Amino acid sequence: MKRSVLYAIIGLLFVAVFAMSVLQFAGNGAPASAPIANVEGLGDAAAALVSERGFTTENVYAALKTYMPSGQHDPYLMFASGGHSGQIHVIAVPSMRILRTIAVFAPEPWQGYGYGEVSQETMFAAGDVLSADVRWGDTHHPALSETGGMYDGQFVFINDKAQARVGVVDLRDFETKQLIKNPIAMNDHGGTFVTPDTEWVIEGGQYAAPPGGGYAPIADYNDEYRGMVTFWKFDREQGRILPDESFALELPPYWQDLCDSGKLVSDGWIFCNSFNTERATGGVGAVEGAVPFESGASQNDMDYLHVIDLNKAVAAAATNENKVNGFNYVPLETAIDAGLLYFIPEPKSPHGIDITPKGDYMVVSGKLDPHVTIYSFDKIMTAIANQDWTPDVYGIPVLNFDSVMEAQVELGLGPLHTQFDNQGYAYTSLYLDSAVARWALGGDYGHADEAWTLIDKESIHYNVGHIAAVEGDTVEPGGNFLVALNKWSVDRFNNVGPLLPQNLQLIDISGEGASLQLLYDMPMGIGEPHYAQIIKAERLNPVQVYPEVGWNPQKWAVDENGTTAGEERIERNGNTVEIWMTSIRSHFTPEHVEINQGDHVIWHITNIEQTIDAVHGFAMPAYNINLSIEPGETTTVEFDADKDGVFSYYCTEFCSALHLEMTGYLLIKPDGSSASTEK
Ligand code: K7E
Ligand code: CUA
Repeated sequence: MKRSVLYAIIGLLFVAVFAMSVLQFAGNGAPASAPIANVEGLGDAAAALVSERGFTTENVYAALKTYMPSGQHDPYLMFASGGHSGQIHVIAVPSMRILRTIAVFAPEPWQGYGYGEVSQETMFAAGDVLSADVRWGDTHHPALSETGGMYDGQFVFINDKAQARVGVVDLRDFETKQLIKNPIAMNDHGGTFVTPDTEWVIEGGQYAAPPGGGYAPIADYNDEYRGMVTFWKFDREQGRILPDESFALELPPYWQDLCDSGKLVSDGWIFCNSFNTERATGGVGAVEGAVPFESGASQNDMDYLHVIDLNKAVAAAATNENKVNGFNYVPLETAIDAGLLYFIPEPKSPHGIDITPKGDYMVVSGKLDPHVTIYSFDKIMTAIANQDWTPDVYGIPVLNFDSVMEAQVELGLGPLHTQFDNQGYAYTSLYLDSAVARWALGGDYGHADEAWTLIDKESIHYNVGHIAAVEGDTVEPGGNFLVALNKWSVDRFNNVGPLLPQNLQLIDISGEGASLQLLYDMPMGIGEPHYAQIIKAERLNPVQVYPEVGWNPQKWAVDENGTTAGEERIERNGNTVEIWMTSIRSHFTPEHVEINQGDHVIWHITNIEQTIDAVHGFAMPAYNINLSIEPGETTTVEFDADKDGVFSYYCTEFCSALHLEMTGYLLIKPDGSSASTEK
């Protein structure tokens, strides 16, 4: 490109940005700094910078497209799984700034999550796994709640693959409100996904095992091991999953993988793919004399897409008497008799299943097949009506592949996951190619001339897993941006030792045709994101200060132990000492708490602030207590004072100029002496 043209483009871009910033300042009332009088001068200075750093036109465009001046907010928020960090990360798009982590399955000190708060301990207990006191999770698939197939900004759900658990996060305060353990399975993968009105949160299984836990020899795999899919009933009013109204379906011991919910025309149907329909049981070479999983589970040309009639499943569950661990577990025979479960052959160890925005096509990618395979929902319904099937070994009808397949598009090596935009394009990640493919949908998506063809391919760095487009799995995708969640970063960043960050790459998908452009690299050194969803920020409306002083975020109501200024007190009842404390810049009241070794302590703290961002922490050495108390919140910790000594408690948030003075003493007198707790 000619220099003069480059300068002209830079000049124009800066004029545009300058004009936008002037408008912004005008909107805010007062300019943050003096406006630049000479825009052309700015162009020269920028041009000098551009040539000094050797930027291409594309680099400049990318910088301008992603840069957010201080105080400007991004239009989109991405909720990314945190992999085996067990958390969710909230990232602003397109600036790719991390706004916060939402602690879900693992303790997180900044949020004081998992360090003594009674409501959180109760939540961990409810999600407990075989009394193992598990304090981590492997989060894969966040699912934003939907209304009418669109994200509504109210909740986000996420699974823990390692332990088959589901977490429920309330987006009024971005806090986890429920952890729930699957009573049937030890691990999961095909979750979480929601139905278009979030009546059901779907959790599909992964590695088959004896249902409900317990032992069965691997030799009995075909008879004793089972897969599953669980339908968790969600109560929007309460903001909780209702286990008593939920159920699971028994499935053959194929390894169910990802699921997606039908929408619009396919509303009421659920799709889960699977691999290892070979039912390989592993065992490595000379040692165990068998075929290892990676080849054993890859022998068949076809695995099975599970097609589930949700309404029939709900009806079957309503009359089902079979329970496992007290949980409604619909047997396979019941499912077959009720005609609620069908299989569709899908090529070669599939991974992703994604439903098109209108709900009319099901897109599957076989990891070992260079195509995406597209099925027509209409054709699936016709095949079911015509009984166009043959039963598999468990008696489940397998629909005729040729009758239901709509198209196959050759994209490249290792296709995994697919997303959609507002231009009738689909995007598929290519793990082995390290690329994202854009291809044109057929049917009613406005690409009659190029239906089901590859349009563009953008290289990424490296080994992309999931991709997330703006509202890319709703009935009305937003387009504009797509993020590739790459597993390997190799050479992209400074060397920080042998454990490298993952790499999230932002791609501009706003243009037509072969116009994909990589904009930005964001290293993620806090856990491997698998899936992510991107929502328009305007759909979210969280509180910044809890509605009333003394608020209990779990109950979303005023806590009975909420305390206002002047009500602080310490009461003793036998060996139990109860404290009602307040915090406000820059002191705790009371500042002295004297008790006896062996006392049981119940400590309520209310942050009586009503100012945005006026958070106080509460840290106590040796007792593993670390709280974050947001403005208006009341929190409770409970512990046995088994160690004597003098323990300074202090505020961990630098909340004011006198923050260091925000402290107090817990004095625990040794056994045998008596303390005065009346002050
Ligand atoms: Cu990593 Cu969805 Cu669990 Cu694919 S999954 S990458
Ligand atoms: Cu409160 Cu520092």
